[in-house]
Formats: sequence, C-alpha cells, structure tokens
Amino acid sequence: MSFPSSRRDVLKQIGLAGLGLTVADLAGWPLPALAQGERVVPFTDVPDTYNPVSSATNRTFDMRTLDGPLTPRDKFFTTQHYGHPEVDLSTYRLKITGLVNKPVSFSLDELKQMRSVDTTAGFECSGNSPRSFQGLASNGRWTGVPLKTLLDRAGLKAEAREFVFFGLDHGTEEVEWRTQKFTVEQQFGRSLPREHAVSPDVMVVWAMNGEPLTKHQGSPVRLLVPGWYGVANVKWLGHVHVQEEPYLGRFQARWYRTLRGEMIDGQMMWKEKGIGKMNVKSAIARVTTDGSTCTIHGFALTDGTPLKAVEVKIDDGPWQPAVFDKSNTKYSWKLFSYTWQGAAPGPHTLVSRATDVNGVVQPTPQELENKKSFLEDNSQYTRKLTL
Ligand SMILES: Nc1nc2c(c(=O)[nH]1)N[C@H]1C(S)=C(S)[C@@H](COP(=O)(O)O)O[C@H]1N2
Ligand SMILES: [Mo]
Repeated sequence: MSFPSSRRDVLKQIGLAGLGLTVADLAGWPLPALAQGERVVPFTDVPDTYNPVSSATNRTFDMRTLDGPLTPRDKFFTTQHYGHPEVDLSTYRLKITGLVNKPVSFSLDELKQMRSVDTTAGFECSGNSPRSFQGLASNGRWTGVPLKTLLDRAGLKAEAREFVFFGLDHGTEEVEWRTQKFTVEQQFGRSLPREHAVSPDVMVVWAMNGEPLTKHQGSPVRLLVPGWYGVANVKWLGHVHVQEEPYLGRFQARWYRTLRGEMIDGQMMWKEKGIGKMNVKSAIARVTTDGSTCTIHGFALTDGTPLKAVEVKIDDGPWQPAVFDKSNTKYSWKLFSYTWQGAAPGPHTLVSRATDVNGVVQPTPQELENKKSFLEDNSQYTRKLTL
C-alpha cells in the first residue's frame, strides 16, 4: 500500500486539474488530508500484503487512511453472517408484531415521511482487534426515526419486555439441544430489553452521511443502537417482534458472548456475558510527518460515557495527553491527535490509552488475560514505525 506523499501528489494522482477542480474542492473528499510537504509514516506492524477488502461483502477500514470524522460509505467497514439478502423495495415493509395493541407495518416511503433525526455514531465489531489492525470500526452520520416513534404507533402491552429485531437475511443453523441437533432455517436476530428499546437514542435509519444506505450497510433500513457493539445494529431490518420472554437466538445468546474470569471477594468467578455496550478503547491509526514534527492520529470509542483523556506513550517515555477533535460527539468515535516533537530517526513503538470520566482505563493486553473468548478486545494497541 502506498500513500501519496503530499497534497500536490494527491492532485496529480487523481488528475484534479483535468477534472477542472481546485484544492478547495477537495474538502469532503475521501483523501488523506495532508498539508504541503507532509507525508504518512508507514507502520512496520502492518504487512504489505494487508488488503482491507476480503470479499464482496466484507471490508475492514484501512485506519491509515483516517483523515476525517465521517467514514466514507465505500470505506465503512462491513461484515455479516449470512451474506446480503435480496430485498424487493416494492413490497418491503417493516413489521411490528407481538405484544402490541395493534400490529403495524411501514413502507420505506412511509418511514421517510416521518420527522427524521440525524445522529453521528461510530461503532466497532466486537471482534475488532489487532488481528484486523482495528479496521472493523467506522463512524457515520445516520438519518432515521427513533424506534420509539414506531413502537408508539403500535402501542405496547404491559407485558412487553423483550424486543427482537430480525433482519431479512437468513441461514441454516444447527441448533443444539441437550444431545440432539436440529437443522433449521432462521433469520438473523438480536434483542433489546424494553427500557433500552424505548430510549430516544435507538433508531431505525435509512441514510448514512446524507445518502441512502448501501446494501453493505443494510438497505433499505437498519437498527442503530448507539454505544453498542456493531452486532446490535441489525441490517436489512424487516421485523420487530415484541415478547415477554428473553430471546435466545444464536447471535444473541450463543455466538456473541465473552467468557471472563473476575476475582470477586477473593474467589475467581467465571462470567459468560452477552455482547452489549462498547468497552472504552483507543487506537493509533495514522502518523504523519513534515520532516521534523510527527503527528499521531487515532480514534477512541465508548458506550457514550464521556472520555476524560486519551494519552499516548512513545517508546519508554511517560504518558502524554492527546488533544480531542472538535467534531467529537457523545456517540461518535472520538478523534484525537498528539504532536510528537523532536522524534529521533530509528525504530519506535507508540501506544495510546483512553480513560473515561468514571476512571475506567483501557486495559493492557496482560490485564485481559482472564478474558478467554476473543470478543471485546479493547486492550491497548502498540504500533511500530521507523523514522
Ligand atoms: N441482518 C444482519 N445485521 C447485522 C449482521 C448480520 O449478520 N445480519 N451482522 C452484525 C455485525 S456482527 C456487525 S459488526 C455489523 C456490521 O455493520 P456494517 O456492515 O454496517 O459495518 O452489522 C450487524 N448487523
Ligand atoms: Mo460484528
């Protein structure tokens, strides 16, 4: 992977002059925002063979191209379990059934005619980790309606406790029960408890960054649960079923779990917990230099809890506070930067750590040793480069 070494090279590479465009037109273009004479310093921990696009339906975001708050839609990371379903827009309806006073359904046009709201939210797949160079994370501005607006049209019964969200994608699963296995065709499903489902933050969205969702992002509509890991954001949302008992589908109760040991009152307790809110995390994404000064850029994610600090450590030096970007909002990813003065030529290691206002500190890899399954890896991420 090579990066253009200056803005002038960028212009040359994409032939802006030929298109009749100027540098000013570049604002908002998904290109590395480099000042004159500035260049990206390659990380030596990323192999040359790293390819962010692994299939037609799976893509990581190449963090080295992080140059602005919103991830362009053709770069937004993407993944799912059953591939992309075919959705016929002429018959599409979002249904709400179960413990409601009146089952209702909405076409895309009906949804779009409601009063829409915008929210910026970033999320990562709970499997995001150094193995994917933290590229299973992105940030977008989403447009839709609060889920509660739709639930109010249906009216919730008193016993309504559990809200199950089904995608239009489905696959064949072997469901184990005691010593038996049943082969069934099932929809992708996830659930939320009532208190959360009716909270104003949870949305049904049809646009990202001002454009209709792509198939990758779950067109025509998806659920958006700001502050939660990606799996909660059910794509190709077709059906909300309201019930009293907990939903124990595969992607709710089995596949998305973390096994963690925790010392409680002098005893090791092993907990299996479902994947929900994001754990505080930061990662260094990109380093640029103008020859004398380096700038370290990165992002942090939380469940919406404000951050107290992101700090950066270079080699064996002290933790130094980074500066937050003005674009950061409650549920966006939080961009940060650190100006590294007097960087000496030679190899270096860089690492960041985020701390939220409750004093929760992003753990070291050693501190996560008692986390057995690989999900929710929010450990401090060490980068390497040579100046
Ligand atoms: N219908 C459906 N929604 C889904 C999934 C899926 O397999 N089917 N995968 C989830 C997972 S695991 C993640 S990380 C996010 C990825 O969303 P994105 O492709 O927009 O980045 O979608 C979630 N929503
Ligand atoms: Mo995921």
